[in-house]
Amino acid sequence: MKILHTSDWHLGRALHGRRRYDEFTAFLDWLAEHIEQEQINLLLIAGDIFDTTTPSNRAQHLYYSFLCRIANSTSCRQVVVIGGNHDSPSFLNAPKELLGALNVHVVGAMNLDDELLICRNAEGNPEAIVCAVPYLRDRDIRQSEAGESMDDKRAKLAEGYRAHYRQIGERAEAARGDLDIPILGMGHCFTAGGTSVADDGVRDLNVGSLDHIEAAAFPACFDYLALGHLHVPQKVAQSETLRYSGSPIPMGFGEANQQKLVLQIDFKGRTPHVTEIPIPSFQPLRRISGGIDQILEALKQLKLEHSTAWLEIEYTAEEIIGDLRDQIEAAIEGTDLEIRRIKNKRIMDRVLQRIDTAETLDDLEPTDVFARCLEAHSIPAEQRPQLTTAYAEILQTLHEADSNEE
Ligand SMILES: [Mn+2]
Repeated sequence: MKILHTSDWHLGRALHGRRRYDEFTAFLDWLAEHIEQEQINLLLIAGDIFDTTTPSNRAQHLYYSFLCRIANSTSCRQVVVIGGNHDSPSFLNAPKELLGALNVHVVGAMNLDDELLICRNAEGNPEAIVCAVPYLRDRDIRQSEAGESMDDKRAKLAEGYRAHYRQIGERAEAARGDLDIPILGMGHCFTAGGTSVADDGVRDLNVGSLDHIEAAAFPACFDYLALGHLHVPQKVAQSETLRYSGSPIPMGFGEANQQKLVLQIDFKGRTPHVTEIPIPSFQPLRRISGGIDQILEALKQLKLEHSTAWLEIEYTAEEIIGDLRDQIEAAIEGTDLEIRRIKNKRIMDRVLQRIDTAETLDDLEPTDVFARCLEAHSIPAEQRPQLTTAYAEILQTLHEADSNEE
């Protein structure tokens, strides 16, 4: 049996205002072709299908037309989709019955009955069991009580995760009985020790390890665990079979040089063999950093290579250059290079000292703004970690409320 694991498509996401539908289209075409060529039987999509809870019509069109194409595939008998923290559970679930008719199983929100799925082969015999656990929201798994400390909350949340995975694992084992078929887990969460890079689009909601899940929380009966949420492909606790596939396209310039991939798992009985399948780069991203001479030299080089890259340029020198943007724009005139963002570190530093107001809120992350508030109000250093954690928790609550409008 051949399985493909992917996640974090973030359909509809833009990069500093630039729409990326061409890349999403190219990726989905490539994926559909790979599924056909390799005769994949089961496709697992581990959350964050869409970038927002109210995806554009165009993003929806990409999703549904891809699913239709796979439903017509000769090999792929089943697709399983779980909700991520960016997805609206109710939006994903709305076409559940319709998609079910195309053998697309959707689990937008926590529901034990829905999460257990038995996949069948062409003869109708069970060939795998999937535990499709979506992103678990705090209130799904934790009873809050007045006067709890952050540590209490964390402990309860972790226990909630463990308990849920234990339950679904027990159900899967009962369903497997004596059959020699694999149990596949799914999840969308941040596991302890995981790696994310700055500007990779993983929302910074996990300050204070609010929902870092220990690898031991996942049941031992999982023959493979397909995770989503982290955008850098990685193994959990060095395990070959506990994996993040990562996002298929770089979500920000922080990921510009990362090889993106999907994971292919070939099962012989219950023994998996995992292969990393590299995804071609559909739109090069380049980050250039330095003084004006270095920047212009790098641009000249890209011009010679006929590069079509999108650029993030960071000016780091001391000297203030008033026409920085003009110089850069002149340097790329007549090329297919595109500037997505120019960061002027010199000006940023001055803003930090509240001298200049050229910066807009758009240049800042919510956590940066909060850090500056702490600074501006001269909050003592020892109080800052606790306030920052509380602030992160409020942000998370807001994002969850955001993704839960019914
Ligand atoms: Mn994501």
